[in-house]
Parts: sequence; structure tokens; C-alpha cells
Amino acid sequence: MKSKFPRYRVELITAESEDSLLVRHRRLIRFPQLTMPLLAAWTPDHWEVSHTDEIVQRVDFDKPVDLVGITANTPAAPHAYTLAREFRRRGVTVVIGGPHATLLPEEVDQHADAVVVGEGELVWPQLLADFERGELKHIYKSCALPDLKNMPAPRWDLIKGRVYGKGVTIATRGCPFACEYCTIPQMYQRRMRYRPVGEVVDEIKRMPGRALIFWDDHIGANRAYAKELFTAIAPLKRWWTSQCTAEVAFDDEFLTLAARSGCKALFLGLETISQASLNVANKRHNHATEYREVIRRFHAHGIAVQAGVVFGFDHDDRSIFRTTVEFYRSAGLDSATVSVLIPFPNTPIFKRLEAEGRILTRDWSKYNGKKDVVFQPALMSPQELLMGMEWAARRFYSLPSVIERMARSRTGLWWNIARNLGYHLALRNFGEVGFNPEGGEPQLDRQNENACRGAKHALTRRRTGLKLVERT
Ligand code: B12
Ligand code: SF4
Repeated sequence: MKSKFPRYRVELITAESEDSLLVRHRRLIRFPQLTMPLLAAWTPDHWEVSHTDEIVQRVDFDKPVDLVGITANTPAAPHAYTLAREFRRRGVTVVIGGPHATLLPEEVDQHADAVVVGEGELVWPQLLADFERGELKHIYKSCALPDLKNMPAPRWDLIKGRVYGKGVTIATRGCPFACEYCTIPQMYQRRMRYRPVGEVVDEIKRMPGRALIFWDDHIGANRAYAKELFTAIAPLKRWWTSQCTAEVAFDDEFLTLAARSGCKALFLGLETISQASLNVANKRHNHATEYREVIRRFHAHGIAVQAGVVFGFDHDDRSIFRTTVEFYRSAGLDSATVSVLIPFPNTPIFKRLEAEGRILTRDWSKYNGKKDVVFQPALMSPQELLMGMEWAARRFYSLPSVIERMARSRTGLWWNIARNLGYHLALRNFGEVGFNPEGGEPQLDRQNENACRGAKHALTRRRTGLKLVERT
């Protein structure tokens, strides 16, 4: 018979280093990860669960708990190790899971009492039972993959902090593709899973507020499923967004049903306008020559496009920054997440670059895509890549560019303009440090003195220590 009172206490931590906090806060991220609310829901009743999301809360190392579970992506891994050390010093058992643990379980094992590789639903209860018996193993990896049926309601009551929206869920898990740089194929083993549509609908009905995010990796992976889902959620009158690949743009029924069901924007991993780079990255399902038409088709259905824009692929030369900004301005792209390429450990691209002697550092905190370049690019220096990315982001979100893009898009103008201005202001806070590498090293003049001081400072750093310099 179950005890009336909890006998064990577990603290779940969504790890976020100080460095990335700075970036994230300024980039206005409002919606939480699903990871820990979901893991909490899979925790047996006789465990009392608490949660700390480092984006909005500080870790309390003296909280009286029996076990700590940490989720960490690669840039947060070194910070997660520091957290683990502090807890273990106090005699608390630490378990680490998430993308980095899945990619490098042996490394993570050196910093934790147990590591969870891949998906947690099936192994987490088993791990807790082992802990209770004093038989914790080092590495847990599910033999079977969870089918996502009867997914419990995520414990949103554990999410604190006033900036957070709680309209977050998934309908599908996984992605059928295997892009060279992506972690998803390892995390979910390229096996797509779909929640029963009725269960997704019931969950959304219980969610507060109107806005909703599906953190799916490719919500259009199975078009028939997606269309059934969109039809079923349409009466709920939500405004939703998710992630997808570009080819769905050519399925008019998909776009019509998505729009009718309240889809306001989709994140598309367009990555680069160079088809040669897309081919090397094993992303042949993207056709760069179609991007303008892809964006036009989304707009025709009133759906905004947020593009993932990545610089640093092997065919990117110094002109890629300018040509990319020019292209997306003329195509009326609504918004973009601009980054440098990150070769995450143990992915195919990491192995290739490592074999070519092009990995510059294994300090995982630098694998952030925003502030550091961790590999030797093929056609420019790491400094040029970082500065070019900064320059391109700033040009993309400059006021003339926002006006031009909004005039061409005309999609959801009030919120789209607000979002663009948000990015514009966030970038302005960072101070101008980038430059267009096509023009060579920037010349100092009065207007861009600060910009160049930052850029020059960064240029003088060693390749492995490359770091953006904040405006002083
Ligand atoms: C939401 C999200 C974000 C949000 C975060 C919002 C927030 N407020 O925190 C935003 C958009 C801000 C974001 C930013 C970034 N993200 Co992100 N993001 C995601 C996304 C799409 C969903 C996360 C989620 O909720 N998943 C659903 C949960 C249920 O799944 P899960 O996390 O995999 O957890 C399961 C298992 O992994 C396991 N598990 C995980 N942790 C633990 C811990 C324990 C103890 C246990 C037992 C089990 C366990 O159990 C869970 C259930 O099966 C994932 C992709 C994905 N599918 O996960 C990428 C993903 C995590 N992001 C990724 C990346 C690269 C980034 C960025 C670096 C991108 C960039 N260049 O800026 C930044 C990093 C920001 C930062 N500093 O942390 C990569 C991470 C790769 C890696 N090796 O680390 C992922 C995997 C996407 C990808 N295509 O590869 N991201
Ligand atoms: S399509 Fe997107 S989620 Fe799928 S493997 Fe490629 S980058 Fe990853």
C-alpha cells in the first residue's frame, strides 16, 4: 500500500549557464521547455518533485532532497557539471539527461551518479526504483521507445516565473531526416512517434491562454497526421506555432488547414541559401532556389515564416552574409534566428571536422552558436564568421530592413512588427561588434568607432578563445 506522505524528494533542474542567460533574456524567450514538467509527470506519487528553471530561478544547493535530476543541452553541460559537483559534495545523488548526455554519456558519467541516454519516460521510473533499493546503475538507456500514448499532463504547476507562457506541448516526436549537424536523429533514433489526436485536443482544451507552441521537431513529418490534427484543433481557436521543413509549402491543403486551425507562424530550418552547403549538410530536402516561393506560399495563407539561418557551412564564403540579408529582405522573410554553425559532439559533422583537424575547442560552453566559433570554417577565418554573423543579424533587424520585410510580408502585422522590434532592441543592447568580411577589416571612423573597437578586439584573440566583446 502506498504511503500517505512522500518518502523521497527529487529536485529537477533545467540548467542554463550565466553566459547563455544573458543571450536568452535579451532575446525575449518566453516559453519553457517541456522536459522537466513532463519528467515530473512521469515521477511516481511517493516522490515529491520540485523544479528549478535557471532562466528564472536560482538553484538552492541546500534544499533537502534525495536526488537531483538535471537536463542540459551541450552549451549548458559544463555548467551542469558544476551544479552536479556542488550537490554531490553535499551527499546528494545526481542524474543527468538530455541532449548532451545522449551524445556523450561516458563524459557525463564522470560528473554524475547516473546518466540517462535518450528518452526518459520508460527509464526514469525504473531509475528511481533502483535508487530506492540502493542499486543505481551508471547508464540508463531505454530498450524500447515510448509510443507517446496516454502521455500524462505535464506538471506546469512546477513552472514558476511570471514571463512564462504555459501553452506548450508536443504532438509528434522525432524527425525522419538526418541533417549532418543535428542532434535529433541521435535523441529519437529517427523513429517518428505520434500522439493520438484526441489526447492532444484534450490537453489543449485544458491549457490556459490563447497562444500555443508545439515543440515538435517537424510537425509536418506525416502530412496525413498533421492534417487530422489541424482539423481537430481548429474549433479550439488557438494561435499556434511550431517547427517544420520547407517542403510542406507545396501542399496547399496542409497550409489551408494549418491556417484555419490558428497557425500564425512556423519555424523553418532554411539554414543557408547555398544549395551546395545544404547538400554537404545532408539537407537535400531543402531547395534553396524555392525559398522565395516557399515564403510567398506561407504568406498567401497568412502564416509568417521564422527561418533558422546558419552561417559557416563549407561553401559559405565572405559574401554569404550580404547575399543572405539581401535575399531575405527582398523575399519579405518575417523573422530569423541567426547563428553560426555548431558541430555538436558525436554528430556526423563533428566527426568529419575532427577528422579534418578543424575542431578548435572542446569547451562545450562555446558550442552556443551566438558568441563563439568552435571550428575552422572552410572559406573564411573563425573571426570573420562570427563577425559576419553578427553583422548580418543586425542588418536583418535594422529598421529599414524591418520596414521592407513587413511591407512585403503583410502577415500578422501588429505582432510581427512587435517581434521584429523586440529583436532589433535586443541586438542594439549588445552593441555593434560585427562587420561584413567582404570589406576586409573595418576601418575606424567616428560613426563606427565602437563597432570596430569591439571587432578589432575580438580579432586579436586566439582562434580558440574567440569571444564577442560587449560594447563598453
Ligand atoms: C524548446 C527548445 C528550445 C527553446 C528553449 C525554451 C526555454 N525556455 O528553455 C529555445 C528556442 C530558447 C531553444 C534555444 C536553443 N536550443 Co533548443 N530546443 C528546444 C526543443 C525544440 C524542445 C525541447 C523540449 O521541450 N523537448 C521535449 C522534451 C520532452 O524532450 P527532451 O528535452 O528531449 O527530454 C526527453 C529526453 O531527452 C529525456 N531527458 C532530458 N533531460 C533529462 C533529464 C533527466 C534527469 C532524465 C531522467 C531524462 C531527461 O527525457 C525526456 C523525455 O523523453 C529541442 C528539441 C527537442 N526535440 O527536444 C531543441 C534543442 C534542445 N535545442 C537545441 C539547440 C542547439 C538550441 C540552441 C543552442 C540554438 C542556438 N543556436 O541558439 C539554443 C540554446 C539556448 C540555451 N542557451 O540553452 C538542440 C540541442 C543540441 C545539443 N546537443 O545540445 C535541440 C536538441 C534541437 C536540435 N535540433 O538539435 N531551444
Ligand atoms: S530536418 Fe531539422 S530536426 Fe530534422 S534532422 Fe534536419 S535539422 Fe534536425
